[in-house]
Amino acid sequence: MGGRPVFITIGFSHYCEKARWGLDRAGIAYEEQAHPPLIHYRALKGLGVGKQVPVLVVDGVPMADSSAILAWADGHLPPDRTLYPADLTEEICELEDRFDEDLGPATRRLVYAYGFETPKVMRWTAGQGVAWHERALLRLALPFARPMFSRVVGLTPADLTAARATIEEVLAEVDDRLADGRRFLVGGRFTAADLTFASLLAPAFLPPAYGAPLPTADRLAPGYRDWMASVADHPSVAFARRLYAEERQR
Ligand SMILES: N[C@@H](CCC(=O)N[C@@H](CS)C(=O)NCC(=O)O)C(=O)O
Repeated sequence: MGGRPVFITIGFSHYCEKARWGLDRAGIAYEEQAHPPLIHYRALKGLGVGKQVPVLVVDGVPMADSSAILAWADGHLPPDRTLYPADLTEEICELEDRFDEDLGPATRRLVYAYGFETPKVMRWTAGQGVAWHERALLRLALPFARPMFSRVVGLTPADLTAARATIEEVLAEVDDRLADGRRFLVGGRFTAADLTFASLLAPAFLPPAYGAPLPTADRLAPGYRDWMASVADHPSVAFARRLYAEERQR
């Protein structure tokens, strides 16, 4: 028993970043084991937690889902620093669910769709922090992997149009919420709603403080850069940037 929790991830995944931010914020020491996407299935085999990361293994017991890990990490903080103040939990969790269910899958679709247009950059990004043999496997498998990613993530032209529309819708909602000048989404303090929004939107602005290495914008496909430029003027994007600059300590 004891020992540091093991944090199983796809390093660059924004859901993994959400959980990582929570762990870092709570000052929890952990050992991250990063894997390339799809190759991560092998690391989850036998754990009984399904096929998705992040997964945190604490004292041999695996815990799946970024929200569960975030809440677990948050339980280590005093009440004045919690991301889920008791009187605001309902509103926070409603927003967290909206971002988890709609924003996260939509930004991920664009990341993979454009990622396949720059396979070298995709290989670099997915290979950060992973074992050499998984990097070798990634190099072999990537040229044939798009159909499988398309099945798992949804990369048809219709999927991508829908993803852009969903992102615009969520950004407009958050713009509206921020229009009264508030500094945080709920209750005047930094909560899980803010953290979830900023991490799941991070692929749109590539924050320097992100907890895994990301490529710089100049290495991305032109379409990816155009998309980043097309959302950059939203107050909600500036807000997410600010949250990263002010709240994402490691
Ligand atoms: N609701 C889950 C979503 C996690 C998620 O979608 N993880 C992706 C990586 S970004 C994954 O593991 N995908 C593999 C698959 O679905 O087969 C959470 O919040 O943890």
